[in-house]
Amino acid sequence: MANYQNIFAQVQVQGPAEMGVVEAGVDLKDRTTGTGFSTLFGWLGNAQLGPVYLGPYGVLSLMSGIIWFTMVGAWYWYQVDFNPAVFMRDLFYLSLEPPAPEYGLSFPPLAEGGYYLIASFFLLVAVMAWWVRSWVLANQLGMGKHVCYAFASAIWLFLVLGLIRPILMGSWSEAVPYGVFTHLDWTNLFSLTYGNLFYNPFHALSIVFLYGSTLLFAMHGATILAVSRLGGDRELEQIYDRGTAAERAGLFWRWTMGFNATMEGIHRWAWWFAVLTTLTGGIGILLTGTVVDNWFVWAQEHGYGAAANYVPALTPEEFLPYLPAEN
Ligand code: 07D
Ligand code: 07D
Repeated sequence: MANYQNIFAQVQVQGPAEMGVVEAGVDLKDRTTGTGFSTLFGWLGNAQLGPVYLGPYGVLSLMSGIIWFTMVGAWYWYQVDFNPAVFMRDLFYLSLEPPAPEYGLSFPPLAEGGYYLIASFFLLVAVMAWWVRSWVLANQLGMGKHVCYAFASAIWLFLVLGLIRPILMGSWSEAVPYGVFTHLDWTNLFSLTYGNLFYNPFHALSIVFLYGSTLLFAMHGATILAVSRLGGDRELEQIYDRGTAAERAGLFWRWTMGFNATMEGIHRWAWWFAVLTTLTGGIGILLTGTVVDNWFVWAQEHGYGAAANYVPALTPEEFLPYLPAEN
C-alpha cells in the first residue's frame, strides 16, 4: 500500500494544526486564528485549512472585489426588474455595459455607463491590491517574486483590455462588458471588427503558449504522478539521491525524445509558457485598432497566411464539371 500513496490513494495523517514559519518579517497580526481540517480537501491537496494571512491589502482587495461583484449583481437585478425567476433564467445573458462611443473618455450619466466606470474602478483596485498582497506575502516568506511577476503578466492583458487600450482609443466604449455571454459577444465582435484575430501574429503566439502550457502541464503532471509510486513526489530525497524517481522521470524523457528538462528547469518552462500567453496576448490586443485596423489586410500585405498567393487546386474551368447540373 505504501507504494501507492498518490493523489488517488492517500493516507491522511492528521496531527495538531501546522502554523507555518514565523521568522522575522512575518506579521502575525495579519494571521487569522482559526484552522480546520477537511478530508475532501485532503484528497485534493493538504487537508489543513488556514490560517490565512489577510493583511491590509487582502482586506482592501476582498472589499473592493465584493463591491464590484455586488454592483454588477445589483445592476442585473435592476435589469430584470427585481424578478428572481427572470434573474436565474437570464443570469448568463445579463450584462453591465461600458458607456456608448459618443461619451469618449468622459464620465457619462450613471445609467449610461457611469455606473460601469465606478464598478470598474473597484475591480481595478481589487486586482491590483491582490497583486500587492502576492508581493508582501512572498517577502514575508523570503521567497522570490515569481508568482507576482506571473500574475503581473495576466494583469497586463487585463489592463490592456479594460484600461490602456480604451484610453489609447479615446473611448471607454472599447472596454469589455461584465456579463458571461456578453463578454463572449465582445470577443467575437472585436475579432470581426479588426479583420479576424487569427491574422494577428501575437494572437497566434498567445495560442502557442496557451496550448504549450497545457502540453507542458500534462507532461510534468503525468511524469511526477508516474514516479510517485517511487517517491517522486517527495522532493527532498530526490535532490541528493542517485537512481531516484526524479532521475527516472528525467531519463524517461531523454529516452523518449533525446532531451530532458531538469527538476528546476521544468518549472521555468511552465512559468515562461504561462507568462508569455498573456504577455504576447496583451501586445496583440494593444496593437489592434491603434496600429493595425484590419489584421486580414495586414496579413495580405505581409505575406502572413496563404490567400494572397493562393493557387486553387482546380481552375474554374476544371471545377465546372463538379458543379450541380442546372435544371
Ligand atoms: C479556472 C480560475 C478561476 C476563475 C474563474 C472565473 C468571474 C466573473 C462575474 C459575470 C480560467 C471567475 C469569473 C469572477 C463573474 C460576472 C460579472 C481560470 C480559472 C472560474 N474573462 N472568456 C470565461 C473572465 C476575457 C473568453 C469564464 C474574466 C477576455 C472565452 C469566466 C476576465 C476574452 C471564454 C470568464 C475575462 C475572454 C471565456 C471561465 C477578465 C479574451 C469561455 C474563465 C477580468 C481573453 C469561458 C462563458 C476561466 C466561458 C470564459 C471570466 C476576460 C474570452 C466567466 C474574469 C475579454 C472565449 N471567462 N475573456 O475558467 O465559459 O478561466 O464563457 O479579464 O469560453 Mg473570459
Ligand atoms: C483574461 C487575463 C486577465 C485576467 C485576470 C484575472 C478576476 C476573478 C475571481 C478567482 C485569459 C482577473 C480575475 C477578476 C477572480 C475568482 C473567483 C487571461 C486573461 C487578471 N482564440 N481572442 C486569446 C484562442 C478567436 C480574441 C488568448 C483559440 C477568434 C480576443 C488565447 C482560438 C476570435 C482575444 C486565445 C481563438 C478571438 C483573444 C487569451 C481558436 C473570436 C483576447 C489568453 C482555436 C471569434 C485574448 C491576443 C488568456 C488575447 C485572446 C485563444 C479564436 C478573439 C491564447 C485557441 C478568432 C478579442 N485567444 N479568438 O490567457 O490576448 O486569456 O488576444 O479558435 O483579448 Mg482568441
